[in-house]
Amino acid sequence: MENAIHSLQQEIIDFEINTPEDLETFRLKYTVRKGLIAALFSQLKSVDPAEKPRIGQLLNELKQSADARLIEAEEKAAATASESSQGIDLTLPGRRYFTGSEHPVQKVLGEMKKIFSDMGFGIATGPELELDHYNFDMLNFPPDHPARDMQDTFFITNNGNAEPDILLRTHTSPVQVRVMLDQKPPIRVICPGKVYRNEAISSRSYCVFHQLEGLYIDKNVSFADLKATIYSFARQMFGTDVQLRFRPSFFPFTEPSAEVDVTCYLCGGKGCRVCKKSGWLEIMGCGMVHPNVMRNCGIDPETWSGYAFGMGVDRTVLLRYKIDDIRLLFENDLRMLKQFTT
Ligand code: 2NL
Repeated sequence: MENAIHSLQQEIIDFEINTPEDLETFRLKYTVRKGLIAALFSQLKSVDPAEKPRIGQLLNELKQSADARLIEAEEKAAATASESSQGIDLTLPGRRYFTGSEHPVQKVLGEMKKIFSDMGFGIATGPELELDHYNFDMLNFPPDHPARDMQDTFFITNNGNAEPDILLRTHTSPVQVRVMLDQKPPIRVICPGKVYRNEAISSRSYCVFHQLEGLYIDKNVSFADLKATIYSFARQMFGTDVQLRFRPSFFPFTEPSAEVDVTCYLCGGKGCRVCKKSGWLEIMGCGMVHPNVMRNCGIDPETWSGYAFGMGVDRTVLLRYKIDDIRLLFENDLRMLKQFTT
């Protein structure tokens, strides 16, 4: 009996508890009611009565040491479990956040908006789905103007004059029409946004692009005011040493009208592939708001006068960032967008 107790004592000391499975094996083998220690206790009644107190004492010590090992192992297991479930390893490098980046078109538009808002222009926006009436009629387009053709404009409805027609705006001018209908002069706004044209798609033209138009209406606004504003804008946008050239042109909504060129800011005006050896880049169209447009919008052209201008944004983006295909601006390909993270 005494030998059995000693060998079981040694077994319990040597038993390695490393995993939750070891722990369970230990518990079932030694400490439960049908375990080996309990079995020895049941043999106590057949022990010589003189030896009973001593053997009983040995058995109690055996039981206590087994229970102590069990509790110690359980506590250790609980501690490692909570450590690994939190999964905190303070030596790991921090996680990098995936932040987006500003689209190059929005970067350039942002610069343009800043320049004009510094000059006192407010910013107006409007719907991309627009009434035919605001996109064309109000802007003095004659009924047979080619821009009204299905070939050039995305019509959403075509009721043949029975009901008002809806289209994808072909310029941001209808936003200015809405501003004129809503507000009394003086008016000084720019209208940035997407516009749509049904054109053959290529590396140089796409069915959607960005425009920024401006409108200033007040008393005694002159073409000289227009020129001064455009000069100031062009120098801030393209460099202090650019020169400008105003060429006579025609738009239904302005009279007189002009197109504006800057000296090519890539070759400094010497002539290169981009400016097609001319030394000049066209940047915008402009003119004095046509009296018919003013009247259509409830503004008396005898009291008020105004200028307006409109420019494409995307071409400047392509030149600025040396992008050779306009379609890249609209595909949202991350390989392209990631190059604009700051
Ligand atoms: C261009 C030419 C232009 C305007 C836009 C405008 C708007 C109203 C009245 C009069 Cl409401 N004019 N806008 C005027 C002249 C030129 O844009 O080449 N854009 C890319």
